[in-house]
Amino acid sequence: MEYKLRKVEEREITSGILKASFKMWMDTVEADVVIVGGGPSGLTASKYLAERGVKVVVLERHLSFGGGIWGGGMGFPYITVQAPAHEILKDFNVRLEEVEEGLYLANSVEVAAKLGCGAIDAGARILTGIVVEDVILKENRVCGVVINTYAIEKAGLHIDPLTIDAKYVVDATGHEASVSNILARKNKELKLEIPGERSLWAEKGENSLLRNTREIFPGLYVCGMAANAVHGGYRMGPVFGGMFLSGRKVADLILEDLKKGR
Ligand code: 48H
Repeated sequence: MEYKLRKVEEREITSGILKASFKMWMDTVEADVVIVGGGPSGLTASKYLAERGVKVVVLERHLSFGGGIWGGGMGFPYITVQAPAHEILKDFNVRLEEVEEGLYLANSVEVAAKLGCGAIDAGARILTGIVVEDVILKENRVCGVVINTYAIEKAGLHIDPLTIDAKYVVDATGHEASVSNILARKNKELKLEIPGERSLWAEKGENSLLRNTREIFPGLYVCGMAANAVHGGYRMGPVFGGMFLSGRKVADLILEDLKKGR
C-alpha cells in the first residue's frame, strides 16, 4: 500500500454524495415493507424479509440503529436471550455464552452492531435520522408513512413532510408504540384503544409479546415492545429473546400475506 491519497476536489465530494442520495431516495418512494424503528425487533424482521427478496426500508429516528440494545442492563453491556431465540442471533453471527441450560448471554454492543450488519447484508435499507410523524391512511388501510428528518423535528421547524408508500408498515418503535399511538390519536373513529405497557414481569411480558405480535389494523403490524405497549402487556427488563422472536414472527406473517397477494 502506497501512503499517498488521490487529489480530491470539493465539488467531487458534494456531487458524489448528492447523486447517490437522490438515486437512493428515488428508489425509496415506495417499498413492500416500511419498518419504523431500528431496534432489535425491527432489525430482525428486516433481515428475514430482505433475504426473501422483499423490498424493506427501516426508518430510525436516531443517527444510530440498535434502539435499546446498546446499553444492555443498566449500562452493563450484556443481554440475556432464551432458547430458541438464540438461534436467531446465530444467524447474525453473534457469539453466545450459555449460562444456564437454554439461557444465553451476548455482548450488547456486538449484538447491536451485528444486527445492523446482518440486516444491511441481507438487502434491507436502513435510513437513520428519519422520523415517522404520521401514516398514510386510505380506505381504512395504512398504505405508507409520513416522514421528516429528526433535525427538523427537533428544531421545531414548520416544514412539510414527505412520504413513502408501503404495502405493509411495521410499528417497531419500542415502548412508545409511536405509529400505533399516532393512528389512534388522529383517527378517533377507528376506536383503537392503546393502553400502554404494564410494569415488569419478565416471564409474562415475554410470552404475551409473541401473542401480541400481529396486524392490529389493515396494513399495520406491531412487533417488539410496541406489541406489548399496544396490548397492555408487561415489560420484561433486559431479556431479549422475545424481541428477536417477535421480529422473526412479524417477518413470517408478512411473507405469508405477500404470498397470498393481500
Ligand atoms: C422513527 C422511531 C420512532 C419514529 C421510535 O426501543 P427499541 O429497542 O424497540 P424494540 O421493541 O425492538 O426493543 C425493545 C427493547 O430495546 C427494550 O426496550 C426492552 C427489552 N425493554 C424492556 C424494559 O423493561 O424496559 O427500538 C425502537 C426504535 C428506537 O431506536 C427509536 O429511536 C425508534 O424506534 N423510533 N424511529 N420514527 N416515530 N419512534
